[in-house]
Amino acid sequence: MNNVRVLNLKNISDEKGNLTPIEATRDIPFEIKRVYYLYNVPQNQTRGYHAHKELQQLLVCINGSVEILCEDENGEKQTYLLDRADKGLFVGSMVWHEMMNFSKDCVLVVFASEYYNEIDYIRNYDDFLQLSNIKRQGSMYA
Ligand code: T46
Repeated sequence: MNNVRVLNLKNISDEKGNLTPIEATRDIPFEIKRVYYLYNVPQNQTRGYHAHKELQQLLVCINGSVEILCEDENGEKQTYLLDRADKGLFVGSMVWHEMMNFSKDCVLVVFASEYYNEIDYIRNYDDFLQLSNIKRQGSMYA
């Protein structure tokens, strides 16, 4: 799977409970410019359905659970279950992603490498396939 990785984050656990630190460029491969979170997602609601041209993100489900379906620019697909606060999913550029099966109590925190910019979104699946194809052909002759 290109540009998608499960990251096992540190879990500092003692009698006081658990603590998971995330340090930019140390625990994740980018500087963090933005953090946002998804919560109170209605049952059966799906989200995502886009890829990013440049953005890199780390998704961490700090409460409850959610599934993330990813498709890379080679057409490889995989679904990841996020159900632990010490498990992150790195999603880099050119990965089509769809989020589904949000538990009622799900809180999904996202760390992003750039400020919000709608221009960076590829929201049309055919555009994603076309761009992936162009990139693949480009790299074949690079
Ligand atoms: C992603 C997945 C994991 C903002 O104004 N600022 C922001 O930082 C973000 C992330 C969104 N928005 C606006 C844009 C839309 O009008 O919030 C609205 C909902 O965003 P969207 O429909 O893109 O939400 P999701 O859950 O489909 O996707 C979000 C992120 O947008 C996206 O980058 O990778 O979570």
